[in-house]
Amino acid sequence: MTMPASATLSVAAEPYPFEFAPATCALLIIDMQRDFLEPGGFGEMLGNDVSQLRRTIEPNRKLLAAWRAKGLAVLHTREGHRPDLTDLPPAKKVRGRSKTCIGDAGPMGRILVRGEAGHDIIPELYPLPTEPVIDKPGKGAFFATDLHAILQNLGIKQLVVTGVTTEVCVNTTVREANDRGYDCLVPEDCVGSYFPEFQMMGLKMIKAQGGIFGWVSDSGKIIAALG
Ligand code: TIU
Repeated sequence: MTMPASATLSVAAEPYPFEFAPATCALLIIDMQRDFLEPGGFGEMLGNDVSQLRRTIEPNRKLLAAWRAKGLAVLHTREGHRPDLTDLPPAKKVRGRSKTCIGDAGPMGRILVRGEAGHDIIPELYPLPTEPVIDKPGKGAFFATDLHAILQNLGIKQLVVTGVTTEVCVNTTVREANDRGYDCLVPEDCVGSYFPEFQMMGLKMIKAQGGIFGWVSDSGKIIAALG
């Protein structure tokens, strides 16, 4: 059922309740890609514990279902590069001194290259044909993408930001969104980090100082507010 455009809802959140009009609030799901989340993928190959990210799948699935059921805007992002790697900064390619890096053959195709299996979104959260997918070469979803233009064209003013990883692409995107005038609500059960201490601090950094970058809540409270 589509929400009336005028409805304003309130979600219990920190540092104080998040008030939003559903018609102008989008769900932005960051980089829920197979290479970051699946056993045998790039993330696990680098020695990361993917279970720390996989716990976000079910809460995201429920929130996405609730959001879709209300007919509200959903957008997805994927981190990755052109097959010819012309949009891959050399500094990003060599960072980490890993034997296998972006563009090389990995467990699910070339690592973080558009069109490869590992680059795509996990089946549990797969985008509908009507949901824009933003392919981004950086950590922030606004850098070198048409995300801001799309949100403006849709009349979006506020974002519920979920996905991985909390301290890297989610935090960078929330900061970029903040500087572009969007309010951001981050449900903590829908964002994940390979590192528990970064999960905690990444969320604290958003909600500190009166919500310097936004609000933190959880998916159950958002779903309850949607009714
Ligand atoms: N999507 C995203 O966060 N990309 C990363 O590379 N994250 C890491 O934590 N490495």
